[in-house]
Amino acid sequence: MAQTFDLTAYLDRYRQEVETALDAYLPMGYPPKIYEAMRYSLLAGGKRLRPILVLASCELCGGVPQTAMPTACAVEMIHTMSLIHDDLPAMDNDDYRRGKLTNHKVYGEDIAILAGDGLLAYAFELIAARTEAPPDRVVKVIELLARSVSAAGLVGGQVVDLEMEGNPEATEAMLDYIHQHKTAALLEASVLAGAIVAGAGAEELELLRQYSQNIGLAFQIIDDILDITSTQAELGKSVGKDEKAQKLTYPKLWGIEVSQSKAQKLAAEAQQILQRFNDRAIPLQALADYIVARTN
Ligand code: GRG
Repeated sequence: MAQTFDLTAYLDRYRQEVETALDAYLPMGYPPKIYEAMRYSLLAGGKRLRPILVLASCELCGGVPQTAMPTACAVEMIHTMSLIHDDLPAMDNDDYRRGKLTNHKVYGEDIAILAGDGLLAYAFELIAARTEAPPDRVVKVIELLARSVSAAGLVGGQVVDLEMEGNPEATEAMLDYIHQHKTAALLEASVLAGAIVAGAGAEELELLRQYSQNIGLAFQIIDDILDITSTQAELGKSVGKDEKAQKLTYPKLWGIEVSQSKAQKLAAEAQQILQRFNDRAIPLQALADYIVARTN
């Protein structure tokens, strides 16, 4: 099976399903301005990596992926709201995201803040209202996701990131903290949430946690590299931002080549961790390679 697995087809199929579900779960409503702003960023493309991780992990643990679709879409809503808020003038102050003008550039800061808030709240409503799984699993997923975006997760990571801008005293430990919380926490929550919807046991969850921590860090290392080596046309957002904001990054610490090989090593370890699942692990193992090889 390893040779016959077609990751591109797998990603295309799940991406298409996620796009359709996102559009259906968040139709226009009243007041139209806020629904338009929420849909503008949510349906603006993006790799859809987090929802695909939810679905792949649910599948790995023997669940029906469709059961995890509300969770998959909720994770994408949370991710999108974090991008909207991250782009605001008070944060990273960016004009482009996913190849389009940022939310606040189109709708104004007031509506962009509210669009993020609306997406965050609706994400949890969606999981609670639409997940056809035993209630104890649904509660666990909500708890896990809420924690991943809280001050113990994304919010905390963003605060330390803001504090570290232009700070010559920044250390590797601070950098690790930021990325574990800002980036890896939601990737980990995505993988674990899919497994929980499928009814995974403690041992499976622990292996998936280790896998996620590796791919989370690998994802961020590649993100830092792409900020240096890629173009706005390829990434759909401004490049060279870390240098401009005088941020400590992995390539700054280790150089681009060492950073690249560390990311590859992390992905290889992630694949190794899942070996116990045999062929069922192939999609998540292929996704680890994709995270390191990605060009956007
Ligand atoms: C979550 C309540 C709450 C508030 C948000 C602004 C903020 C607090 C956190 C910032 C989080 C952030 C923007 C992290 C960066 C993560 C990252 C590497 C994003 C890029 O992800 P991709 O490459 O993007 O998957 P696409 O567009 O492909 O989805």
